Amino acid sequence: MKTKNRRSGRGPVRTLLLLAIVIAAVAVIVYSVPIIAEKVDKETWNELLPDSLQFKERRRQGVPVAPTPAAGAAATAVSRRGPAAIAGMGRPNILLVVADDMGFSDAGCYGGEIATPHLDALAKNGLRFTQFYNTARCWPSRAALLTGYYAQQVRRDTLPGVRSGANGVRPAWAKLLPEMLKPLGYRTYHSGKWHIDGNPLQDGFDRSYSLNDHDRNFSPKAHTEDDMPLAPVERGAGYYSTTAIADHAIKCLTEHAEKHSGQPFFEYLAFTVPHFPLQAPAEDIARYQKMYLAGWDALREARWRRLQELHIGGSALSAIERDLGPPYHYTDALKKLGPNELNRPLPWRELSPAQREFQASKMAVHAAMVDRMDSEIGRVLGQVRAMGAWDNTLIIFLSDNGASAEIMVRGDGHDPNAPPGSAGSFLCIGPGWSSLANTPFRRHKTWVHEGGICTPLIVHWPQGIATEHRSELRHTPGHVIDMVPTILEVADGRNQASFGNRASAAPPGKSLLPLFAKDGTVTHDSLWWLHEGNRALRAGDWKIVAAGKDSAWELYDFTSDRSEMMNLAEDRPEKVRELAAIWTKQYEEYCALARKDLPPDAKK
Ligand SMILES: [Ca+2]
Repeated sequence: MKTKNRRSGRGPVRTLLLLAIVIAAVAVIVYSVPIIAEKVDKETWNELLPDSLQFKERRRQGVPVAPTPAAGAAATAVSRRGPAAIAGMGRPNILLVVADDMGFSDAGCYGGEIATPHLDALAKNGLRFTQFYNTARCWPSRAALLTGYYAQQVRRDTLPGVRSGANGVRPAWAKLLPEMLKPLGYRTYHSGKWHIDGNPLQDGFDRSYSLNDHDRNFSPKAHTEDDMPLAPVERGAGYYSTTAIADHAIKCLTEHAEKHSGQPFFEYLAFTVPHFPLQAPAEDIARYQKMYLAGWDALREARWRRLQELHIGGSALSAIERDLGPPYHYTDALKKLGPNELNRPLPWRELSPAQREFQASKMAVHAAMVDRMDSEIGRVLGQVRAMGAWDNTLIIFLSDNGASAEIMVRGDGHDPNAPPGSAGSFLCIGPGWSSLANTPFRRHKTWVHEGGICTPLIVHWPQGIATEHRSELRHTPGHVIDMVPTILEVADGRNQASFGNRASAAPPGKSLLPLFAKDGTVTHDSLWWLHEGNRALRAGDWKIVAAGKDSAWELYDFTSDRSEMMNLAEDRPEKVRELAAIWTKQYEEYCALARKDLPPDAKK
C-alpha cells in the first residue's frame, strides 16, 4: 500500500512533470522552428546569391524572376522570407558608367595619382579587369557597347562603299540595349553623351539628358532633354557638364523610386570628361596645381611602380615614342596655343620652365575633371543606396577609348589670357600627358596599340559577386562587344542571340558573367579592331597590330610583352599570316553584313 500510495502519490507529480516537459518541448519547437528556418533560409540564400553562376543557373532553370515590389530592398527582404522569396528577388538594376577619353591608369585603383575614392571603393568591393578593350574611339565604342556588335557590322565605323562611321546609320535590326531591356520590365535612363545615330527616346530610353555639345563644359549650346532641345547655357550660369549629367541621373533615379519601384532600372551614365576641352571647376583644379610639375617621365615611372604592386598592366613599362605626335595635325591650333604647347612628348628635362608650368597646368585640369567625375559618381551611388537598390544593382565603369594625344582648338576658341581650365580656354593634354594617362602602354586614342584600346573596367554587384571574390582581378581579355550579352544574361539569363531579330548575324560578344565567379572561364577565339586604317587582332596571347592602312603587321607575344616593345613579325611570319588571315576573314564578313540590305541613301 505504502508503495502503492507512494506510487499513487507520485503519479500526479510525474504527470505534471511530463506535462511541463511537453509544454517546454512544444515551446522550444515553436520558438526554434523560425530560427532554424531563418538559418536554413540564410544559408540557402548565401549559397545561392553571392555565387553568380548558381544564381544564373536558377534563371536558366526558369525560376520566375518577377520584379520585386520594392526594387533593391530585395536583399534584406529575401533573407527574412526565405527561398520562396529568392525567386521574387527581381531582376538586377544596371548602372553603366562610361568615361570619355580616360586613360588606362588614371584612376587610383589602376595606379593613378588622381583621387578617385568612389571608383576605388567599387573596385575594393568588386572586380577589376586588367585586359579589357574598347574600340579606340568615342562613337564606335558606344555602338559596340549598346548593340553588342563591332561598330563596322552596324555601319558605325568606316567601311568602303557604305555610309558608315560617325555619320553611319545602323541597320534596323541593330537595336540598342534599352530596347532589349524594356520587354524585360526595365525602366531605362540615359544621362550624358550620346554619339550614336538616332535619338535616345526613339531608341528605347524612357528619359534622357543628351549633351551634344562636345566643345563646351560650362556653356553648352546643343543639349536635349527627352529628345527636345534645351536652351543654350550662358557662361557663368553655374552649369558644369559632369554635375549636370549626374544631376539628371539622380533625378531619374529619384523619380524611379517614387513612381516605378516595382520595376528594375537601367541607367546609362555617360560622362563627357576628361575629353578635351580641358575645363573644370577652379576649386578642383587648385588641388592638382603643383602635382604635375614633376613631369610625365617621372610620373609615368611612379604609376608603373604602383601598377606592379597592383599586378596590373603586364611586365614592362613601354618607352615613350618621342617622335609620335597627335593623330591629326592642326598647325593653326599650335599657333593659337603659343610656344609652350608641344606636339611631341619630349623628355621633361628638355622643357623650359615656362613650358613645364604650362604643361603641368593642363594635366591639373585633366586630373580635376577625373576627380570631379568621381565625386559626381559618388553622388549617384548615394542615390542608389538611398533608394535601397545597392545590393541588387550591377555597376559597371569603363572608358570609351584611351587618353588622347590630339591637339586642336574648337568651340569658342582659346583665349591665351584665360586661366587654363576656365570656359575661355580650349586645351588638350597632348601626347606627353596622354602617355602618362595610358601608362604602361604605347600610343593613344585612335590607334589600336594597347594605349588606344585598353580601359579600366570595374564591376560591382553585392548580390552577384561572392564576398570572397571581392577586390580580385580578372585577367581574362574582354571587349565592349561583351557588354550587351553580359547585361542581358544578368537581367534575364538568356543569350543575346535570342533577343529581337538577329537573323542578320550572330552577335560576336560573350557574356562575362562566369568571370564574376572565376577568372579564365570565358574565351574569345579572337578580338578584332579597325579604326582609320589602324588594325589589330588578338588571339590568345598573340596580337598583330598595324598603324595606318599601308603599314605592315607587327606581332607581339603578350605572355611577356603586353607593352608591345618587341616586334616578332620577322621571326614568326607564319604566325603573322595565320592571324592576318583571321583578321581579313572577319573584315570581309563585317563588310558583307554592313552592305546587306543597304538603303540607296546609305551607299557611298
Ligand atoms: Ca572618347
